[in-house]
Amino acid sequence: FLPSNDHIGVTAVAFSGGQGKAGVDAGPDSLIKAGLLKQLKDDLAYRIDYDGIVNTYADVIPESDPTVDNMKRPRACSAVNQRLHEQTYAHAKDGRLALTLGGDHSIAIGSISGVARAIRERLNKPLAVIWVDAHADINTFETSDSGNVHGMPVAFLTGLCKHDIFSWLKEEHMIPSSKLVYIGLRDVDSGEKKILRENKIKAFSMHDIDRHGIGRVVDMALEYIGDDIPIHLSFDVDALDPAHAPSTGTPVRGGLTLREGDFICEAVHETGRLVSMDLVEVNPKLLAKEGNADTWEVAETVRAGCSLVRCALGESLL
Ligand code: B3U
Ligand code: MN
Ligand code: MN
Repeated sequence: FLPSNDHIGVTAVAFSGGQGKAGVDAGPDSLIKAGLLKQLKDDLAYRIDYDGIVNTYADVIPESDPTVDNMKRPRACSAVNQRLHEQTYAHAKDGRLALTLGGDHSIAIGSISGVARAIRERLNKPLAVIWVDAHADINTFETSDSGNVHGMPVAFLTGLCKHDIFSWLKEEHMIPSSKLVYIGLRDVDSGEKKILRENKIKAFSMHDIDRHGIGRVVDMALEYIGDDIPIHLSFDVDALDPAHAPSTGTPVRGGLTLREGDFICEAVHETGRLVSMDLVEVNPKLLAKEGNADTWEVAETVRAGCSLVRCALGESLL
C-alpha cells in the first residue's frame, strides 16, 4: 500500500540544540560523507530525493533562547522541528520513504509528526513507532532533570506533554501511545518509568533481550503493533553498545550488538510497512582527534549508523 518501495526522501538535520554537547549537528554530514546515500542508490537501487542541503535551519534559530519551564533552547527546538515536520510531511505525502538523519533525538518531534500527519490524510490510520534507544525520551518538561529536549520527544509526540512554544504540533500529528513500542532500554529516569507504567506503554528493555533473545523480542514488538499499520523506526545510535557506537552524547553500557541492531532494522524492513526512519545521535566530534584522520571510535559509530539504515532498507535480503 505505502510507500513507493523504491523512492527515499532524505532530510539531513544538523541540529544539536536538544542537548548540550556540540558535534551531533555534524552527524548527517559524516554519514553522507561515509557514502550512505551512494550505497542506497548504487547498491540498493533506490531513487534518492536529496537536495544536497544539510539543514542548519539557521534562519529560524533565535539568537536568544532562554530556558522556559525547564526546557533548554525551546524556541530553537520548536522552530527546527516545525520546519522538519513540513519536510517529512512532503516526502510521505508524495509516497517517499522519509529518511531523517540527525542530529539529536529531539528532531523526532518533527520527523514523526510530519509522517503521522501524511499517513492520517492518506490512509486514515495512525502511524506506529518503534523506538530503539538506551533511553525512553519520554520526560515531560516537568519530569526532566536535564531540561534537554532530546529526552522529551516521545512525550510531545504522544500528547503527554504540551507546551505553547510547540503549539504548531496538533492532535492529528501525534501517535497513540498504544502504537508505540520501545526496544533496547536500559537508562530510564524514575519519572519516565512512572509515565511508562501509567500509560501502559510497551517496552522491551535489554533485560528482555537477554531473556528472550532479539528474535523473539522483535517478533513480540511487531505483533504488539499489529500487521495493518505503517511503521516509523526511530533509531538512536546509543541503543547500540558503546563498543559499537562510542561517539554519541550519552553512551550507556550493556547495549545491543551491531548485529542485533541490524537485525531489528532487517525485521522491520521485512514487514514491508516501513514508511519512515530516523537515525540520530551520531556525534563525530566525540572521541575524535584534531586533524582529518578518524579515530576508531568515530569510524565505528559512523559505520554502524550507515549499516543500520542500509539494513532497514533491505541490504540483507537475498
Ligand atoms: N533521560 C535523561 C538522559 C537522556 C535522554 N536521552 C538521552 N539522554 N540521550 C534526560 O536527559 O532526559
Ligand atoms: Mn534518544
Ligand atoms: Mn538515547
